[in-house]
Amino acid sequence: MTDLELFGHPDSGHACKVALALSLAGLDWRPAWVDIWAPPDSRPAAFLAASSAAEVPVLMIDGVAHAQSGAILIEIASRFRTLGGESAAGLRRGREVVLWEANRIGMCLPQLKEARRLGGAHFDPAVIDWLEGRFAVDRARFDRMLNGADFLHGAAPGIGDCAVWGYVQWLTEAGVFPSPAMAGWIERMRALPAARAPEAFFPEA
Ligand SMILES: N[C@@H](CCC(=O)N[C@@H](CS)C(=O)NCC(=O)O)C(=O)O
Repeated sequence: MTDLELFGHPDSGHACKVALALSLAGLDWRPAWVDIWAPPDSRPAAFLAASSAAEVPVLMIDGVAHAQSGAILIEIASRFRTLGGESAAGLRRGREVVLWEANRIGMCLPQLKEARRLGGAHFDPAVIDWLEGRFAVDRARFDRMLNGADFLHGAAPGIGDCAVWGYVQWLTEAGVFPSPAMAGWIERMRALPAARAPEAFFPEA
């Protein structure tokens, strides 16, 4: 059996994307909690050896480090033929949504969440306006991509849904609102038996 260990933290939507994918796929994996708020060089040596950027997530697959959440999702789908990876069309859809997420909605939401975190980074109001404007465009694009289906991959969730879930799970914390279609998708994602709160995915060691 493949050995799967995921370095992550509950405040990292990037790590949550991967945790959700592993759980939805029914794979046997274990979390390794890393304090992302601590100075990078104080993080566990095994993690620093695996992650040149000292960033989570890192998924160890049989001892080999895999970094960048989107790349990890594509690896999971392709290697285990799951969450879209069962077919060429499903994998194509997964790649499209994963890359869209990384460029668009996964760019503005983490910044908006950080801007509103107590003690978080200070952002110029003009930057917040720009990020909120981007989110409005991304939300409309999300609705078009969902196109009335239950999930971004159709009747069942795939790696694209996992990618978008990473930060859309925290719309309230980011101070923005979902469209009705996005709100319905959020409810369906939360109701998935494999879905967990971030702290349940990454319990503190
Ligand atoms: N593009 C990366 C982003 C990873 C990232 O920004 N990780 C953050 C947490 S969300 C982190 O580890 N921050 C700690 C640090 O940079 O010291 C991905 O998709 O995996």
